[in-house]
Amino acid sequence: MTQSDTVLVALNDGVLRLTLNRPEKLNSFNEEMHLALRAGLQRAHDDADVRAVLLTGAGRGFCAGQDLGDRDPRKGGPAPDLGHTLETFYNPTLRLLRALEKPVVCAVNGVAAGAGANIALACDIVLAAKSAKFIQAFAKIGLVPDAGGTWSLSRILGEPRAKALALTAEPLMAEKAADWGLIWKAVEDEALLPEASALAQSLAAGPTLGLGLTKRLIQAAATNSLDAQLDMERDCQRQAGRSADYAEGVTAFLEKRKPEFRGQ
Ligand code: T3D
Repeated sequence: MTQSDTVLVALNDGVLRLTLNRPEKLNSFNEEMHLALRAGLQRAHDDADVRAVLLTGAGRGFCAGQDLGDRDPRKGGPAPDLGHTLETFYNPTLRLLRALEKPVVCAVNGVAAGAGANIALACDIVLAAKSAKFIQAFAKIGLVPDAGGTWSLSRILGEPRAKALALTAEPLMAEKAADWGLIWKAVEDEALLPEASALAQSLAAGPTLGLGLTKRLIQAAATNSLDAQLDMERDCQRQAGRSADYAEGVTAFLEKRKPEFRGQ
């Protein structure tokens, strides 16, 4: 795994906490941070001891998207190939987040701008501090929303709100984002990390296989027909029904005690 201070990594009780850590740049992405985040997500995928992920940011911001200092046109030379940087750095992270069959909780501790906002939206459950805001900052610098933003915004919010946010780059405060259903909830600033950690902890103590299959099903639903989705539910339920966690869940219910899931 890539070792880098740009993403702090800590595993506790099944929760892999990944903290974006370039606070003086509002945790904007340079190449090192890209690779470190990707390595963290890959570990979450590979390591059976990881049963949930908590993604957050250090300092007063969550993530301000691309580090624009690395794109300074005044330094001269040809225009950068941003298609290449998306394919090389952003898109693999987005694909990993969606494909990871373990719950990913995002604690948006402050401003989430550009690709930073859209990486948050790609997580499974998003909590935000009430002071946090989401900004589709791209229009301010002549770019289009990336990191899956056009996909997630239009799916979650529909065209009218997606277009307005993307075309105006107006900040959307956390409470309004929650009212609109863009995120799970907005909480008092000081409650954010305790609440997000407790949620990640309870997910990490859950039936990991079943939770992963649930994520797969809900993500597939957007493009499946009802028939295809019913078939997929049948197949996933078959798999879940053979898991040790299912046997434990039913046994615990019948014995009137709390289940002890092992993620198997
Ligand atoms: O390039 C590619 O590979 C294509 C992919 C693109 C993906 C993208 O994300 S494009 C969008 C890039 N992001 C932005 O355009 C956002 C730029 N930042 C801002 O608009 C503002 O900083 C915020 C609205 C996010 C926050 O404003 P505010 O007033 O709270 O903070 P600030 O004073 O602007 O920023 C604090 C510091 O962070 C400041 O540094 P300083 O002056 O104290 O030394 C600022 O320069 C730095 N910072 C903030 N965002 C970035 C950044 N430095 C580099 N890159 C940034 N994106």
